[in-house]
Amino acid sequence: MPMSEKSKTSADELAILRELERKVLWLASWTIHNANHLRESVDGLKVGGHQASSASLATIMTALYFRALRPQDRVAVKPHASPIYHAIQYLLGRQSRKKLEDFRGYKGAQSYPSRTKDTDDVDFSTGSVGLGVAQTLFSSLVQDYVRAHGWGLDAPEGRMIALVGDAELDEGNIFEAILEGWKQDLRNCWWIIDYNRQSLDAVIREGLWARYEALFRAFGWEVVILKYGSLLSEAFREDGGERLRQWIDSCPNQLYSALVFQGGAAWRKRLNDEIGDQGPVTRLIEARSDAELARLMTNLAGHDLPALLEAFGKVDHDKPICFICYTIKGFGLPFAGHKDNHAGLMTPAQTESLRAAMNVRPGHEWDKFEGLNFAPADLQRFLDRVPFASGDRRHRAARIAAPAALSVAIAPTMSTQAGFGALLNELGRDRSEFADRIVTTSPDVTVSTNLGAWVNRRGLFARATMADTFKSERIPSTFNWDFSPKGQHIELGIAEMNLFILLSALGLSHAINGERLIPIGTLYDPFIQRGLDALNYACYQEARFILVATPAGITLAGEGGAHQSIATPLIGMAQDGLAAFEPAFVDELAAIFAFAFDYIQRDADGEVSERNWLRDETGGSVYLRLSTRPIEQIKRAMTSELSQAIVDGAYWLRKPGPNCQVVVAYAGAVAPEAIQAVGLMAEDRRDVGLLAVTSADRLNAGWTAAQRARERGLVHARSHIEKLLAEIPTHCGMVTVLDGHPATLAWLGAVRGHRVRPLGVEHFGQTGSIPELYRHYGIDANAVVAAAATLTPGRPMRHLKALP
Ligand SMILES: Cc1ncc(C[n+]2csc(CCOP(=O)(O)OP(=O)(O)O)c2C)c(N)n1
Ligand SMILES: [Mg+2]
Repeated sequence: MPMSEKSKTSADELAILRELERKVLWLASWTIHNANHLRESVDGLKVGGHQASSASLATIMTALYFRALRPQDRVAVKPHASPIYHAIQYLLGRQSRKKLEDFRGYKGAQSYPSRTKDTDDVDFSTGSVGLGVAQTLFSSLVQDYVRAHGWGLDAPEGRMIALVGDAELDEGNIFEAILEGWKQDLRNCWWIIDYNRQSLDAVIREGLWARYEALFRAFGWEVVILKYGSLLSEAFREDGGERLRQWIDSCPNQLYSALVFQGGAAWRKRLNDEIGDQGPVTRLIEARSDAELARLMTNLAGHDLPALLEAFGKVDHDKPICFICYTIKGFGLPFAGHKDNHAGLMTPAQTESLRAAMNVRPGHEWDKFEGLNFAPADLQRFLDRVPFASGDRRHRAARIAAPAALSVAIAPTMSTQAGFGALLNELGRDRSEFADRIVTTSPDVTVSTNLGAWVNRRGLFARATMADTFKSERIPSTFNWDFSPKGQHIELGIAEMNLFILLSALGLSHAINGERLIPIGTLYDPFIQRGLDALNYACYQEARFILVATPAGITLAGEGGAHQSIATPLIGMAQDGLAAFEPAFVDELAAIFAFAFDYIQRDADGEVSERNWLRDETGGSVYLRLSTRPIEQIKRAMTSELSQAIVDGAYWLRKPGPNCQVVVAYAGAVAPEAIQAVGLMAEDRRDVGLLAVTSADRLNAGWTAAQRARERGLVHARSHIEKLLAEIPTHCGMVTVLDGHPATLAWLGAVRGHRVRPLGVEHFGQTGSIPELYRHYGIDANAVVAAAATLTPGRPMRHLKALP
């Protein structure tokens, strides 16, 4: 094609893109206006529409989605740009008008882009600022991991792109990610900062861009600053232009924002006051009308399509890039630049004037091509050829068969953490495809969470090989720390946020890369709380992984204070998308792992199982709360009934007789105390039962689901716990005990109306031995007996000692 023809095509394209940019801004504004209008008429409630925050990104997203992006690229969109995202998808034919009309309403387009709740191909769920940004970085590392292992090489490499609010960079997890990205040799990652110099409350500090620039460069990123658009750049070349540039370069953010809001006359007055008597620049100002002056002075690169297209188009390397794009919050809308505009909504009159400016006739607000200066057929032809929208971007990957039973040598006395190490060690030996797809990761607690043996077998992952110097120097060490592209363990720095975001990225590999991974992450249980929001978002976007948290609770003994987790069993119960287990014995652990390996790969629609009333077919992630406390193991054969009961959440370790007076229900590391207490009570209470709870979470979820099913008329619905407790007489008392918050098991009494005394830990721990601490917090055998004595009248308990 001759050059002139090619550039002509580009000019046409640019003209169309300019029209689409206007249309995107209109549709997003109308979506928000419409949603708020509905809300007001329904319940008088005004909801924040984030019109200003959306408008800020309208040009950048137009340039990306209609031109620069390719189908293999993945994007985390700043939460408040959701209306722009949905408008773009609507134009591309991937979002329905109904969903836009129901924006923020029941089953409508989501307020913040959601992978799971939206239907228009959102790549990453955002909303809690900072998390989506970091997720792109880790997704890029996962892409490298997958390709380094020889998978998915026939597909092109994608770029992982985040659209970042400037105030979003206040979130510390972003910096933790940048540091980790540097260590892991990050590639193919673009962060585009919407530098509108406004947050929710305020105008941001002067000169922040310079700190960002220095910071990103320090970690090996290329930094591209897109400050002035083509109008301003041309004006700077005029006589007096240099003076204008000096003025605007030194204009404080607050003043700039205020002038943007005030408009042309205010610009003229201010410029005349400050530089109006300086020769050529006066003529430059005077040559423009108020409207032209306002257009000129707000012509920042983040709203200049040619500047953006050029910048995105000329990237020809895979180094991470940070684009700092100057923008105006609310650009093109009446409250542009106003510091209070974050949740600002246009008044009906303002919407009317925007409608007029956009040439949209009443009743034609949703028409895709209404008011545009191109024939609809031309526009449609353009949209049909948008590279990003060609083809299915969400992949599927087949399930990988997990070994039916996991072999692990169980020592007579063993902790669940040791069992975990032994189990992975066995898997490390296994030359199956399944074992090859396992990827482990840990935030600097690989060795202390017992992953060492696995890592010795499978090695650490890095794109470049790096030998363990201790090994080459022949210095004896238990651990082999060799890095290679084939390694299966990703060693992270200590930041737990990074662990969860990496798990989220690994756990979406089947959908993003079309290659399934089996991710297992380890950390100390108390530090779940450090990364909780990232864990929440990982679950929200249906990432699939196994989280092994060890050690846990006051059983940590010597580690006092807040190192001993209290709330995590409740987190395990309450976290949607995460099945929580707390086994006591290693054979239970093996049964749970066998289940988990399959469960994390399920994705069928939520059929309920009539056995336990859980929606097991939808699958989910798994959390195991483990312990370092060695416990005498039970010698028994693992039957299919027993392993099923373990997975369903509980089984009778000692089945109560028909005249049962007391049931002790325990979870986790306190098993020996519960067993001992039952022995101590046996002489004084009849038919004492001992219930081993392996998953309070699944037991509870099955119970509530069965109740709901009965309320809907399925009268035969019975959950696992209801069946287990069916034969227990109602006068029987129940003592529950665990090393965690007592509320975890306290609900068991409500299942069939048994009185309950829940034992557990409610206060920050202190150092001491396990027996000392169990006595102190009242979760030892004596405390169980004392609780049972009070709960169930009868003979005094002979073995009961006075409580401390
Ligand atoms: C973790 C978290 N904290 C607080 C909020 C509430 N919030 C939403 S947007 C916002 C300010 C965002 O400013 P910026 O990133 O600059 O985006 P802009 O609105 O300027 O486009 C805040 C505080 C949130 N969504 N997530
Ligand atoms: Mg901002």
